[in-house]
Amino acid sequence: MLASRAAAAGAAMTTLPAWAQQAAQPPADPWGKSKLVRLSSRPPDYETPVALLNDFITPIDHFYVRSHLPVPATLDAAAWALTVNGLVSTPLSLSVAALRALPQHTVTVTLECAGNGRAFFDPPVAGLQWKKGAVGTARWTGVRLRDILARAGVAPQAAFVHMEGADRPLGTMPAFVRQVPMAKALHEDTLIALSMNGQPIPAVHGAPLRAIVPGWEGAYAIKWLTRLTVSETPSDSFWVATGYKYPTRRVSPGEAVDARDMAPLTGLVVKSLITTPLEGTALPNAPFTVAGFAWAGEDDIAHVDVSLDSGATWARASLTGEQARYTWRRFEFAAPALPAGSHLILSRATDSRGVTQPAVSHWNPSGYLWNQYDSVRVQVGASR
Ligand SMILES: Nc1nc2c(c(=O)[nH]1)N[C@H]1C(S)=C(S)[C@@H](COP(=O)(O)O)O[C@H]1N2
Ligand SMILES: [Mo]
Repeated sequence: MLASRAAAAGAAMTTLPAWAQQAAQPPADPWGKSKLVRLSSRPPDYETPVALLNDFITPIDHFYVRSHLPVPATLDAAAWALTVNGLVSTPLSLSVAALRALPQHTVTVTLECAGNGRAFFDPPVAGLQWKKGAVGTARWTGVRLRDILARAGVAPQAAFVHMEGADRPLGTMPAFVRQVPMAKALHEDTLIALSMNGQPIPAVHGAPLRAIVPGWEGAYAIKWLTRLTVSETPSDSFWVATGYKYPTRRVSPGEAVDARDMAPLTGLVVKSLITTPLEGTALPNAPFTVAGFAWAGEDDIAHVDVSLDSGATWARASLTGEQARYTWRRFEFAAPALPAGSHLILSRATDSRGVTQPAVSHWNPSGYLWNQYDSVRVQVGASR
């Protein structure tokens, strides 16, 4: 039924003249993301293939894109205003120029969508079916949120900062609002960023300004930031009141969970990603390197173990390269030649609190925080 309907639609398409088919298509690559896997074009959602995640700093053209709503039609930095209101003594309207004139700070952050890995949950959950590539690391430069709040003068009873993007609702979807509790808002590393990897933030990544809430799941990093509202009470926005929640108790796969048993997501959890060898690689029967990245939100990576035999035995990888507070850490393991045949290689990270990735990720209704051992299957050829 579905297949025949698709075939009928395909047949109808081919009867259109070429110019009309072109006009009906959105531009192929409006955001410079042609190397990524497109999950949706409006709103734009792009996943990074693991093969393009080999650098400590992810180049912008390799950086994943996650948007619930289309990119705002007008993103004029010269006309932009960041409104700061709510429980403040001096409400503010800050231009991009005014923000650039304030002291600038740079924080290097691994940003990961809470839904990264959703495609691997069993039973499946609704939502974009991200595999491994809704993650990347960038250097973000901008103004400390606490410097802006100090200028506005925050009332003592303030408990949250609600943050709103300029992207406007699609159909019945509400505007994108998230909130940070005051302690995280006042943390010296929480930024209103104006640049990404040393250049003005590109349109699809939130131009001209976005929030950066280091170590927390990606949805806190509000793009096209237009309003900060200081409040004593939590936001009643859908994205705060209902979205981005995770069970406070272990639930069984497929179980419906009562809203009272759900709490807001905050920090990312310990996780690792093997970037070499790639899934399905044919390896010669010779020594090779297993490498990748491991991260743990606000926590550091203590160690990463690698298994070459489907998890029967493990060996410690070395941690190399740049080390920064909120970023992934490179791991490398010198593997001996493996016998001819198929092999499942695993990686398993442990964070500075002693928490290790689970062998099987905890199922939850929205499919968040998938973080089980990473695995790649390789094929070793017979030596000649
Ligand atoms: N205004 C706005 N900000 C947003 C979103 C959005 O839909 N609208 N998506 C969020 C989500 S879910 C993630 S994971 C990150 C992704 O940032 P990126 O597209 O720069 O990778 O942006 C966050 N900020
Ligand atoms: Mo996300």
